[in-house]
Amino acid sequence: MLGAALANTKPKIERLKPVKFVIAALACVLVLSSIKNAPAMEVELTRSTAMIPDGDVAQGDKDIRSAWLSSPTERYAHGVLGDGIEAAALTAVLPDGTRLTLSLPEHAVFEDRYPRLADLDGDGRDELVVVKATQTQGASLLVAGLRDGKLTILAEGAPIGRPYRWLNPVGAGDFDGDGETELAYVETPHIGGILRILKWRGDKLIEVYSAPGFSNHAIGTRELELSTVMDADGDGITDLIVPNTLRNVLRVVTFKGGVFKELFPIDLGAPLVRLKTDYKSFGALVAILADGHAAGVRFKKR
Ligand SMILES: [Ca+2]
Ligand SMILES: [Ca+2]
Ligand SMILES: [Ca+2]
Repeated sequence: MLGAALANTKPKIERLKPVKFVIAALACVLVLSSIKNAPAMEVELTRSTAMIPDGDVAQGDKDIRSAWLSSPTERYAHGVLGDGIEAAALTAVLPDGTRLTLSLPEHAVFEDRYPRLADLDGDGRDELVVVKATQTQGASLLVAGLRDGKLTILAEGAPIGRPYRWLNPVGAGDFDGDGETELAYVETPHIGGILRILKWRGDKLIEVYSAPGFSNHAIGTRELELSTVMDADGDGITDLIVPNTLRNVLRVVTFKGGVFKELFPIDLGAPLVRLKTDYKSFGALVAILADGHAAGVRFKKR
């Protein structure tokens, strides 16, 4: 049957009319000339050295071009981020291609998946914000940056004080409205999380405000971005959007004037498993939920 059908089918040849032929010929000439005049392309491939599994690369446009967590190690067996492998070092690449590494001592690791780049003090140089943990004191927030051509620790917050206690950053912003950028994280997001706000003072990150009842991580998962910072109510002060301890409600809070205030809760109806935080691009926060649904969150003035 198939052979008979083929035998009865004459191949159809479409002949180009003169005008179409001229257009087709011109197109060929244009394509050929564009290939001839195309600049010679060079592809440069640089391989990263020993990034941790599930790591990610932070990219910047100031004094640090990219940075990631390196030197995988199993020397801190906690495993809250999905495996028992953490980073012994932080690697940064400068705009000229210079590669610098900051290694931690044997009792410490970076218990994180990637560093975050931000110019915290407004000096035009980026800092790297990352979670450190030690065998005796647990996690602390650490700020690193370039000084005298070296990647170095610039400031550290107080550690939680016990091993196998972790914290997850929320973000950086002027949360109280005093013109200075603060850092925010949730301490122990798996066991009654506390939202803590820190200011950079010398070589320390000093806690200035805190509030209980938050969680921005599910234990054993690799997803770190369950919270974000943005001006949700449009008053010019950066707010914090962080889930409650069950992660089924997004709490929108402010520390305007140094006073904690809950602006409004957003009941998601199911636990949050991922938050797409690029509000400018999407026109909404997009919450991916444990029940298989997604929810868009928009902030509108009444
Ligand atoms: Ca800076
Ligand atoms: Ca501030
Ligand atoms: Ca605000």
